[in-house]
Amino acid sequence: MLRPQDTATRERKNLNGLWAFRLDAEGAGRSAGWWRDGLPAAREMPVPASYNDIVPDLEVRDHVGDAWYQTTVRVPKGWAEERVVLRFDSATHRAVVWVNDTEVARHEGGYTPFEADVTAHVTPGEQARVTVVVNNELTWETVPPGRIEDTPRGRKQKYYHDFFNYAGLHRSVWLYSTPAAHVSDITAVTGLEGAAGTVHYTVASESAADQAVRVTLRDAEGVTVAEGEGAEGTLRVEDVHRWAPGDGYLYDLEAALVASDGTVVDSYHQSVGVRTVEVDGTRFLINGEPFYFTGFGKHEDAAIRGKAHDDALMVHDFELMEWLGANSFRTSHYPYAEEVLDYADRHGVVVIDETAAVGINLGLAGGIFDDVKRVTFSDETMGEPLQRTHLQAIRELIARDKNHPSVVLWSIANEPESDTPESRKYFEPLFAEARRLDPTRPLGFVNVMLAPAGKCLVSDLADVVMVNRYYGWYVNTGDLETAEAELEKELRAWAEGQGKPIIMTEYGADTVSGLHSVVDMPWSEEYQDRLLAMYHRVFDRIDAVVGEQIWNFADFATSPGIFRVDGNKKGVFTRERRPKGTAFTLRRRWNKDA
Ligand code: BDP
Repeated sequence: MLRPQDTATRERKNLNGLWAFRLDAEGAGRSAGWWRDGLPAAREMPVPASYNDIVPDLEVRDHVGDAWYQTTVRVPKGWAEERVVLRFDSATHRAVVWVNDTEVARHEGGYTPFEADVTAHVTPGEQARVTVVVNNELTWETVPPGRIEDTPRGRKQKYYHDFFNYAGLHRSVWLYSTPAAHVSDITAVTGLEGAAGTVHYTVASESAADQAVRVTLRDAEGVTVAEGEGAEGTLRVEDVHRWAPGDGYLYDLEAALVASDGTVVDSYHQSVGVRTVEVDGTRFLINGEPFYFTGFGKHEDAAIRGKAHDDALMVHDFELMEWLGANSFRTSHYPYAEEVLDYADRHGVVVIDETAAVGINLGLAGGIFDDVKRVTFSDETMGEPLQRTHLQAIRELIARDKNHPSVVLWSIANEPESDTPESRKYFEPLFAEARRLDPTRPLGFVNVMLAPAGKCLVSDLADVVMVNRYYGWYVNTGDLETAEAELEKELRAWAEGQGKPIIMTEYGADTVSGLHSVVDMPWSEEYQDRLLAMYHRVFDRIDAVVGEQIWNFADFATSPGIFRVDGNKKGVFTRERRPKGTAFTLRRRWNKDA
């Protein structure tokens, strides 16, 4: 799915700002038709933002159900001959959209974009009313899953993942124009042949028979290095400048739709990083060279704005990661804003790209986040309806992110149940579909501690073993010596059993900034530091370990509970991005110049 762009033939209008907003726990707006008029009794709400922490009221923070947003936009009068599209970069977790009185879009899933051709519903030069109802309910059929309980205080949302269920319009909203005939999708797959690079392109378009596709590949200086004709083909670049970790070199692939008289009808610019990714035995290769992941599992999370995308926060986080010498991160536990992947592309940061399938595990999470023990995969809990939503989430992730050179590995779920025959049955079709959609990238999922080497029945479907382990924290608490022995034993079992590269996608310890101890005391800054150092010693002893991503980059908000103190504190930075002591140790490990 192409991002909106300003080009010679296209224009964008950003709809961010203050929108009229109103919660609707009873669902009254859908029957009363609130889209037909101004929202009754509305307050103002920023877009993008999670609405939860904007208002100092638990009713807002813990709201379950519909939330209405409304704004008006004047459609540029210069768009008279154009196709007009309304695009939401995300709406968490689902939305219905109206333009004036007409429903134009519905979308399920809180972290991927959707759009509607609204040409027939707007008049260039005039105002249009845009109304969106965003719903945040999580059920057995949603990704991520959850369950709603009736309590004396009203409906309460339960969920099985460890981050706060922020909701609202978290990313930009756009009105944009394209010509009626237009480029609708581009897929670029790159290869290397010695010093040369190849770019296989496929351009989809909605166009007339006498219009043809023409592609031009330019280097970073704007010099044309290859050209092609037709909707599909392979371009060759001699002496290619490769995209590589730390070197985010991008070419510009312009796809133009050209009429028989030579007029350019539509033009779209797709960034392309020429690189290869493959798994060879226990090695993870980028451009044929072994790559070792250093970095973090992150969250889109900050005070006040919740999960909203924010350029200042994004650039700051990337600068902090660079200061540490981190070369990668995982988009735990959902697809991040496209701005983040674009930045990673430009700066040579390596990304493990994850769906929002987190908490598919009632063995683990059921005991922590719920009071009732249930079976994970069953007709009453997580069954075929969830699997269908999950498949769609995989499709939308790959459709959105397939052209990012920074994305080197797909993660289709975090810590699902994976040690039962039911889990294997659930995951087989998901792996098959992801492979069909993208045969070019390695594929995996993140394994949970409850399904260790020898017990996991899903890992053999993956190209890479990704594991989250908490030796020294949830088990062997405060005992780093036993933790070290157990960690090493398990990693060796993975290495021997699977013969695949292993990435430790989570390890860490909750740490209260400012709490100090001379002995191994969980929650202290020194314990975090010593626990991480212990993991690093073990990783350095096992060749098959090709990556270390600490949990977490920064402290983050969770649902309230007796095992969280104002959120999860496993950050190497606080939520305000101040370093804990271990940041300086990491900087010495990862940033060889520091
Ligand atoms: C893992 C989850 C992650 C949690 C982390 C923790 O993948 O989302 O935040 O543990 O407990 O189970 O800190």
